Amino acid sequence: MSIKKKTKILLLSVLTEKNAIITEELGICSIASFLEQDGFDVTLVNSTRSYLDMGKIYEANADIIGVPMYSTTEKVVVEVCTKIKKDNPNIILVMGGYWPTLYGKQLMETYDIFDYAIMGEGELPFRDLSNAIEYKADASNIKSLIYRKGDCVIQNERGGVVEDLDTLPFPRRDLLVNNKLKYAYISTSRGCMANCNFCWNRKFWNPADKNYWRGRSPENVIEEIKLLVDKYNVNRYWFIDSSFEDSKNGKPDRMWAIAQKIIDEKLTITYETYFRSEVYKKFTPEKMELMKKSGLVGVIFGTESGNADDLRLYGKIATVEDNLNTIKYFRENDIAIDIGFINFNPYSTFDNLRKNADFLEETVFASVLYYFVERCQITEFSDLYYKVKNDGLLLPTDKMGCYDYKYINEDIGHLSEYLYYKYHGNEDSIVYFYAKKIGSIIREEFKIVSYLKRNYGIYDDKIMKAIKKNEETAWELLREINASNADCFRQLLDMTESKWNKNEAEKLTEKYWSLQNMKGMSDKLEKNRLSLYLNLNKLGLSPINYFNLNI
Ligand code: B12
Ligand code: SF4
Repeated sequence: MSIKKKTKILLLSVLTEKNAIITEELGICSIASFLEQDGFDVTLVNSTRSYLDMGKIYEANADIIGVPMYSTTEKVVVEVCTKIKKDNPNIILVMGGYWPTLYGKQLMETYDIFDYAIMGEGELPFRDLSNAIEYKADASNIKSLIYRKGDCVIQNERGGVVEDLDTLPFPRRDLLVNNKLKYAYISTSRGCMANCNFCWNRKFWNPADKNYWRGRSPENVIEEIKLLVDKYNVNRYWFIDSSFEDSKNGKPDRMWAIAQKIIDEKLTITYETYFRSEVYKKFTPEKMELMKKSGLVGVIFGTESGNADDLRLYGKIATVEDNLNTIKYFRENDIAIDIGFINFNPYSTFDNLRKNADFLEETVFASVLYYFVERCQITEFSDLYYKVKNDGLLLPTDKMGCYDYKYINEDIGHLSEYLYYKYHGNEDSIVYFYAKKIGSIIREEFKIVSYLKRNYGIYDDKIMKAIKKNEETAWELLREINASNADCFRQLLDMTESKWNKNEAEKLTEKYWSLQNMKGMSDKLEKNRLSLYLNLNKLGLSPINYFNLNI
């Protein structure tokens, strides 16, 4: 630990109510530990806007406040920071994270309450800035910094990143400890080895290097998990890496080693993670056993599409066949699967949208309305952004971010916008609320089912029978709504292809995607979910057992 410094720092995360999942933000937790190691006194506050305790912020008596900002949190962050600056004009406000990395200069020009913005990885530039403030030194040479000079905003060039992630101290866990959370995020790598055209991840960490991926050693990851298990009794994890299987040489050896060490250290944990769809090709039956034994219960795949043209457009490595195979393979192995899916994009055709519907129906993801509604959000400066721009499809806007574009086929554009704004864009859509509840069976419930089978079912026939019965009923119900949702979407496509008619679209969606239908199905699934817990309880397996294990 270096010498104690006078400058006090507060790292503050403000979530919108819509994102009111109380989770840690590893980014600022990591910066907090890093600054602390350098001798700074650091306070962390995470909150949603309405629960934010301004008293806590002022109590910290901070000289510098650092805030992460996302596209969705710009408004609330600005609102809170405006109040802070008004009450304490001397506090130095620094924004960082995804949104300021993309638009830091514009944000500084728009909101004069901010003194600095930091682009990309935060540890090194935030430390250098804090030291410049501590020692009243010139900050203008700090790489990745955006600062003010008179009336101008100056954007420095991007700087380097922490090459060896093992050298970073483990992130602070204030929220985990204070809220007694039993669910922790772990970041085992930064960057991504793929180059999806709509994504900006690789440029985020270092715009100069296409595949700037760095991974922590398995030993270092296990040390952190052990600490969390031993000290805070946390058994449930989310490895939030872009793709857990990544490595510099393309082989998932690091991932196998992490799994092996979890087993060797007898860490009885479960975890979920992100994979790319082609990953199944790297699995063997032995490796699948290894991953299951180490606690893998859930995976989100960046599937994105069910047709070859769109997969090519998005620059995905996986083919449609890979997407189908991977879902089948992991489900056969009792690992709960969720997918990322982009149904519409500016180049969508009727043929490809029908293929998407077939894909969703085949994989039973058509049971979840939001997969049909989802449309491509194009990050500015991504490869797809330049293509859409060059093709003259971008609509002029003074908003930051890039969501507004024309569709090659105007009628498809009407359908896409209609669905998006009726459901996704409308925060109050109660139909969408129930659609999400149906989605949570696929997203959450099957993870519990898979865990229960592996940990209790295999030792007790009656328990296994009860779990399987519940699972079969859930799939049966999902298949029912799966077929009807796919049917609705195909009819919407047929109608749009003959002539777009909003009234017809309204009639169809009100018939199939009515509140009554969605709520009815959601209630049936909920009843089934609860009946499993009751039945298991009758068999002597109380929810306390498995919920204590934090599934
Ligand atoms: C876990 C996660 C969540 C969690 C926790 C939030 C969080 N940010 O930790 C939850 C579920 C709450 C969440 C929600 C959302 N998320 Co999210 N999430 C992630 C995920 C998978 C991991 C984040 C992480 O921990 N990374 C590891 C840490 C070490 O990196 P980091 O967070 O980027 O932090 C570093 C830098 O960004 C920077 N930094 C971050 N904050 C600050 C602050 C200051 C002052 C400074 C100087 C630097 C700095 O320094 C950090 C350390 O180097 C990322 C994808 C990814 N793999 O990174 C998406 C990601 C961050 N999420 C994203 C989005 C869009 C969202 C949502 C807006 C989704 C939605 N539509 O509702 C919400 C909004 C979040 C909010 N704050 O309200 C996008 C952000 C893109 C954007 N344009 O803003 C990402 C990149 C995914 C993607 N590729 O689209 N998310
Ligand atoms: S795999 Fe995910 S993080 Fe990596 S480039 Fe593709 S979308 Fe981005």
